[in-house]
Amino acid sequence: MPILDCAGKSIDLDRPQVMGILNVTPDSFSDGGDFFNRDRALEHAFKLIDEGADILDVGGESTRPGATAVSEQEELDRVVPVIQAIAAEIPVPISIDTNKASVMREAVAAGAGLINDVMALQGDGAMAAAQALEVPVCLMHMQGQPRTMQQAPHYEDVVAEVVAFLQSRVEACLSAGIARHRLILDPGFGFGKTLQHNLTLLSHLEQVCALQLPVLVGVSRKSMIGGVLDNAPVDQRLYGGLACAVLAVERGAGIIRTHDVKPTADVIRMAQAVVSTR
Ligand code: 7PM
Repeated sequence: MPILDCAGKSIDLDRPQVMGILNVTPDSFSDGGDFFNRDRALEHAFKLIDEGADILDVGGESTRPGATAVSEQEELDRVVPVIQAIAAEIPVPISIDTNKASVMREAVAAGAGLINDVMALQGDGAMAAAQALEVPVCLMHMQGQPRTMQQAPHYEDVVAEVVAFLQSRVEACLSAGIARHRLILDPGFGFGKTLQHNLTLLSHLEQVCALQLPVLVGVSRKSMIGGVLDNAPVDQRLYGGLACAVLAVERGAGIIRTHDVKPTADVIRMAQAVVSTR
């Protein structure tokens, strides 16, 4: 699975790719007044690309654990102007982190080239939207819903259940007319999982990779790192996240989603140099 076509831009899956998180909170690109600042958005995008990002993930925060749902209009207002501002100016694909069909359509129309859906296209109209848009889709596993999923996560066998879910979503996508070569899989670290579940999933990530589709891993700054490192706060989770990124690449992950692009790009290049020598 070498080159993934993302609406004209490409992802080279022959080496692990870095997906940089472009922060799109309501005021991240405003200039203090309520004006959307195109230059600030571009500046941030180019910084991430200079640091080594191969993909930029843009999300309106509708799917964050514990978050209350963001309205469709709110999500569109946050995400579409940013994509419009940067898409034609940057060489790398933009992924749209959403579970809403309307946001998928507007984002791709604005220049996004990949759909990142934590609900794995189970939302209203999402499957049909993704099929019609003909861009790659990342299918993520989640147990429960964002607002409540961390209350009492439970599995008999977390690895087997995550793999079975992803397999069933792949089948659903194929039945709906989405080409297999457009699919990416993600075990969904932190989404309805205890610390032990997350560690077990990462240690057995090769079982997800065995589905023979590119695997995306997002552990950057997550609570599983704090859980291991004496409750380290979010700003003290970099090295823990880098350890996870290396372990993920060794087990076959193809894309690492991160806030910390430069250090992540370095460690996965180093890890890949060793892995590819085997
Ligand atoms: C609070 C907790 C805020 C967690 C934000 C998050 C993933 C994702 C997110 C992932 C894919 C974050 C997460 N995580 N999409 N979106 N995989 N595909 O760290 O693991 O940004 S939200």
